[in-house]
Amino acid sequence: MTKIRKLLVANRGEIALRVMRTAREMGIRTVAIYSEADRLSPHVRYADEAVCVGPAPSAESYLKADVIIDVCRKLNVDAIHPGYGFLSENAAFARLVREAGLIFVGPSPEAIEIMGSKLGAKAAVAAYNIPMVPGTPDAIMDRGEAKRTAAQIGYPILIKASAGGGGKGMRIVEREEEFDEGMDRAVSEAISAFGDGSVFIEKYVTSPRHVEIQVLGDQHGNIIHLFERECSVQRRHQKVVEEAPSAILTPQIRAEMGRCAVDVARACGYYGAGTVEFIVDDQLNFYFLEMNTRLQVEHPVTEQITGIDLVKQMIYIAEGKPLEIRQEALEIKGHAVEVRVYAEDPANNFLPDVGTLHTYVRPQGNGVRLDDGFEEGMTIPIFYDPMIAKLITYGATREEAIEKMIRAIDEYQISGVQTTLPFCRFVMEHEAFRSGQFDTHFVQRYFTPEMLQQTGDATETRLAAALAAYLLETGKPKGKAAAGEVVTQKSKWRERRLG
Ligand code: MV4
Repeated sequence: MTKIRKLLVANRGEIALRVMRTAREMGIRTVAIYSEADRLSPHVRYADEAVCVGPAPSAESYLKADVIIDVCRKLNVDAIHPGYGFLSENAAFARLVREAGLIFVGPSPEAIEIMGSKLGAKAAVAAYNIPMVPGTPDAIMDRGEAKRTAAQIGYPILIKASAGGGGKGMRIVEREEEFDEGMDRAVSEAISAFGDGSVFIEKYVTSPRHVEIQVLGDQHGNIIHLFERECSVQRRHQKVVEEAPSAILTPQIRAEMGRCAVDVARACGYYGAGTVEFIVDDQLNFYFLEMNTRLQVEHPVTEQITGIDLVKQMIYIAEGKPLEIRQEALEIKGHAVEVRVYAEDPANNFLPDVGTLHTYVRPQGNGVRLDDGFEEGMTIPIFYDPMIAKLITYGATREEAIEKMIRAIDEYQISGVQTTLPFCRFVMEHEAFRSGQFDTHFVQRYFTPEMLQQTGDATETRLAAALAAYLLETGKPKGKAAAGEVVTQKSKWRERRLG
């Protein structure tokens, strides 16, 4: 047991703040690192100490492992929390941290390594009874043999890069005639993207849902799961909406998936917070795909329905404490939905629209959680992911959480950049989302930019939004309305559908 007294957060934006808030609650001093582009960021001001680690590009700042470890030595830091992205799933970094005598708030380098390879993950779980999509268990060495396997499992098949993840390095092959071309492309893509041309094949599940299970393991071999998150609403492998629990799982399937996820974690001696990713077909069969060895962007929905602070648990685990939460004591309470608010223009193919947040008014109230890393007047840098915030709502039921989300989206005032908020509202209102009958093709199947009913050109829309925000903030009813006069506010997007 090593008490962490000072924690460096090797990240930026909302997740750096999220981690530091919990650290502060635990009486742990915090150190921020930042790039020259993030000098004025809230995460820098929030920390007890902050150190600039380099210029704006990530490779020259947030990814500088040696510089970050040097900062730890100079400031007497005990532990590093990597957040997500950047160095969070870098086994070599986790190893360097350990060798420097520091605590990595996350899994062992060995677990990161095993799960960083999809084939490594499959091999590791082979000793357990984990359902997997039919396919080849090893990297393809012999094309003739692979073709015979493909014919056996039946087309369409999917060629996947072992080193890939999050949809990178995947290729659908519809019939045997396309096999060779698919292989060639998949291999060369894998080599250029990951420096590793290992690929394998799987039966292509055509309309899956993406359901993942949150796990927590301690350094004494105890592992629990904290139920699922449904992440099927995504666009080009970028998640847009996440929720917990999933609208389709039965208690029985949930328990089975949970057991499998715990076994996957056990298979690699996992400790820390991790996520086991499954796809679920239309018959509710589930298949293990991969494991993410980090705290995920969408972790707040799990925190809302379980009441557990995942970062706090990660820190206890890193200190060597045994888990105090029993699986039997865990239950799902209520329903949580998260939408990711990006500085992207949904009316223009989701092109990043970085710029200055001229207006930035946050939604508030019962059941609303906003994890963000920006303030009014700040400029969103072009160097990093353009996510502005995660908006999370929590209610007793799924319907209540969705209603709250629509209300919160309508309260959220952002001008200066286009955001995905109108698109998120579109999802919340959609019948397929409402009914829970959707899969990973939701966006492709149902969304066209015209549905946002944005009239006029972008400038006009932007001006209108800025004006609306200005009026809300300044003049408006007070003083202008005579006694007894009724003042009505127009909905920002469009009238609510009734009933
Ligand atoms: C699949 C699949 C269908 N069949 N594997 C995409 C991300 C990566 N983690 C795995 N992915 C998929 N693997 C088989 N055998 C469909 C997907 C997939 C997907 C999975 C989860 C969430 C969104 C997705 C979007 C497209 C495809």
